[in-house]
Amino acid sequence: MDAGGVRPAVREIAEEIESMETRGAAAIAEAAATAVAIQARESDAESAEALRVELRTTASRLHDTRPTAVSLPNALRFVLAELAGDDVEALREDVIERSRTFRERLDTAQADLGRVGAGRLRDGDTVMTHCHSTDVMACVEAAVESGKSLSAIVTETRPRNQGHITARELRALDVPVTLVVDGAARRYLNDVDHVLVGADSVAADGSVINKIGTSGLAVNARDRGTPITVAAGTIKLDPATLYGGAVDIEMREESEVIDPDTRGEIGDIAVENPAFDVTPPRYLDAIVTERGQFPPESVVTLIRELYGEQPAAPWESV
Ligand code: RI2
Repeated sequence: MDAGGVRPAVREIAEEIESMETRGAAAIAEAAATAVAIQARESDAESAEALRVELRTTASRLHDTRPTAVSLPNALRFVLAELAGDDVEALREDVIERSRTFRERLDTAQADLGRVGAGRLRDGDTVMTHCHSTDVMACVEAAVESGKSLSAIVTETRPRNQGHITARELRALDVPVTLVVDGAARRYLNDVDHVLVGADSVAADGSVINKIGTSGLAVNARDRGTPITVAAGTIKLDPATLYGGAVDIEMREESEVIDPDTRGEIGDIAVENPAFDVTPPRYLDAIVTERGQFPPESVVTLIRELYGEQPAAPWESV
């Protein structure tokens, strides 16, 4: 066990998020909520205060794994919203119950969002996707289930090739797929009716933070007059941006871009590997959530409604 009493199963979940074995903003949030419940269930803490300290240490470990997807801090905020009281058993049960509620809502939200997003797609559309997003897949799945026939052009998504996951899941829905390298996206926009991407965070001004390459794709889609929709459940809304917070863009290992031997052969070069970029709202047509679709600039009203107060930080020690 860790010094802070963090259970091995929790450490394993944190490592899986870090290594991207568990990836995608919704899956990360679900895993974090599960981890906190495991900690509450397995904890040996004998007082509510000791359990509170452990839960904050657990939250801190999870929070440090990946910095950009706001679904992770939002999950921790929900599950650890109320850590009050002197009864250790009541506190334990409360955290477990809130984790369960969070995960159930996540599932329902994605299904609701899918139906909204499906409404934006027409029978016969060719859709372009970037990376792999379960929110995007929910929209495609709902459209296919409602009888619409779709085909897809899927970017491979360097450097980790999440496009392959999207391609596999689209084929399981019987959607014809063409896989292209990221650099070919503009060329293939001629054949595309709709660009559909996910989000890791949505800022109060309507900017969307998503997989690196999204902003260039959005500028190209706007240039070609191709509609671009962002599928993002409300756990992707970043309340800190209401109060001047900026979204931290994750920089990942250089070895994901180039292997060390090849790099050594080339000589002295700098390598940068940002995992995400920021697309300004003017390049986006709509953000689809489980609460309906929003013009990107209007999303601030939804953030205020859902997360109006100064956001809590249950991963910080008090
Ligand atoms: P869902 C992914 O990031 C992609 O950027 C994707 O658009 C986003 O998470 C949202 O995924 P990464 O974890 O929540 O692959 O829609 O770096 O599944």
